[in-house]
Amino acid sequence: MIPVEEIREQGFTILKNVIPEDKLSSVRNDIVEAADRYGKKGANNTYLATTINYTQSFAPYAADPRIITIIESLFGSHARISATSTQINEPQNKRGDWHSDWPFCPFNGGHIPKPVPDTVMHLTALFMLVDFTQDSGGTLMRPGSHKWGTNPTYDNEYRYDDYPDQVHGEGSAGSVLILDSRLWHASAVNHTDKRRAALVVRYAPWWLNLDSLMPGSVERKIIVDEPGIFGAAYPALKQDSYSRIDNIAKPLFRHWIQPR
Ligand SMILES: O=C(O)CCC(=O)C(=O)O
Repeated sequence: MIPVEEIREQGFTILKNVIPEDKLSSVRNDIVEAADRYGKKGANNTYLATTINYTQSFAPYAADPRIITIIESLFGSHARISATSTQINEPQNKRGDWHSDWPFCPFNGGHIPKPVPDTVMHLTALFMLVDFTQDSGGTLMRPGSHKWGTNPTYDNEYRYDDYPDQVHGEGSAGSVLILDSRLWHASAVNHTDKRRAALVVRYAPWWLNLDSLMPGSVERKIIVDEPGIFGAAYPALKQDSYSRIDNIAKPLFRHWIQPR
């Protein structure tokens, strides 16, 4: 099956060698250093929102031709990047709950009500900065679950069960695991003594309203701030960060720049 069909059928695909071997360690170092310096460090993971504001060396790979083919096949023209965040799962992290990503997750402000339509509306791409294996905590997924119209978060439940159909997203460093954001997935335990580093890039069609993710927006005030609920926030790109992005990737970021 070609990658787009894999996403449609099983809810995910894995692309190999998106970040070339000779660039991998410098891209990884840039991202990990930025996360350690500017991110939030918890017992389980280190997290940095809008990583593109801190390092731009990964940008050409976020616009890899194979990824562009996928987003244009699923979303048509003018698809864009909705978020770039770094997630480093520390050794022996606590396993995460089964969820789908925004906007299919009621505990994250601004969700689509269930039953979730059978349409691909958002993609979550985990750029593997180290090898993803069962042992290192390659993302847990339930193939086909993107078509179920719901996920445990709609019932206000945090579920950590093992399921017979669950699989790990595995691949060598430089690969990218692309999920339909509706797919049930969970962070797995990193049983190794090395950090499981990933850059998470999310892709959206032009018609998906992203405003509730933007700090300070009216939609965010209405949907997240005033009710006082959790909502992932992805600050806009600074003008000088945008100017440093490789030209090939600029069209994917142009919609999310801070005003001058
Ligand atoms: O840590 C992982 O492998 C999965 C991260 C995750 O659940 C997410 O980005 O939504």
